[in-house]
Amino acid sequence: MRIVALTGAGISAESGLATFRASEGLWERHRIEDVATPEAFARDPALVHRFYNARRDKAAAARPNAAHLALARLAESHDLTLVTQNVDDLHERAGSPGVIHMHGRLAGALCAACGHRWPAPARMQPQDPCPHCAAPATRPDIVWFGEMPYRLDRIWAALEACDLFAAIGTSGNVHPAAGFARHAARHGAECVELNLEASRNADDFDRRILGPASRTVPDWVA
Ligand code: BV8
Repeated sequence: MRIVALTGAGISAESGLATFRASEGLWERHRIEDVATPEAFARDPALVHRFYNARRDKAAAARPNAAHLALARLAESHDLTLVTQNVDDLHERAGSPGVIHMHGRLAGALCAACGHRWPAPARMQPQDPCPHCAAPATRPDIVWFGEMPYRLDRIWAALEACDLFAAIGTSGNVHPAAGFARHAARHGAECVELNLEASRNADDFDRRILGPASRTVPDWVA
């Protein structure tokens, strides 16, 4: 049985990390869509670094919950491709191998000038020089709105080959991730969503398991 699991902010909610919807998409009075964009970074890099420094702090203080641990166990007995929209490292810290971070990682830094990547320091500031080209153009290695998500070829191929697609803790608002269930179904997969409530793309799923991920995911994996 080949499984693709897509996780969203909801799987980390019980680890204390805010989802986008719960905060009504607001941060320091800014809509997240207005902070998580290349234009926002060009306009006010200090604000955007402050946003990601705060989230890096919170992610470092958080711990994987039973849902993250259950998915790590699932990978031990199944052909599982784990794709996450989340930028925290809770899947890795739960023991999941080969996590695909389609929207990047808080733990990564990227040079906007030369494309060099390196482990992000706990706090990033504007003008931090790139360790490779020394340009003061370092940014979080995060996929912002309007930017191309990472590893899409790998993800489309996994969706086309899987028998089961599970979306866990995602509202189905953000594309192209919101189209993954339909793509998997078109290639014969069964689709299930695990969420507190029906997602925006609920009609794309054959089944829905409602409840907090820390309970529903271990039950589903068992
Ligand atoms: C792209 C990094 C071109 C930043 C993120 C109009 C129509 C369609 C698309 C668009 C459009 N206008 C613009 C677009 C494109 C845009 C988009 O989709 N915009 C939306 C807002 C309409 N997308 C892009 O720009 C993407 N790039 O399109 O490039 C392209 C197109 C096709 C193919 C190739 C290229 C790039 C998007 C990436 C943006 N970056 N993250 C950061 O994190 O700071 S997205 C960010 O928001 C997150 O990563 C996450 O993906 C998203 C929030 O979604 P969720 O994870 O679902 O979180 P949310 O809070 O919404 O929901 C939480 C869910 O959990 C809820 O359902 C809740 O019920 C549930 N829950 C809560 N607690 C629990 C729980 N479930 C279980 N247990 C619990 N305890």
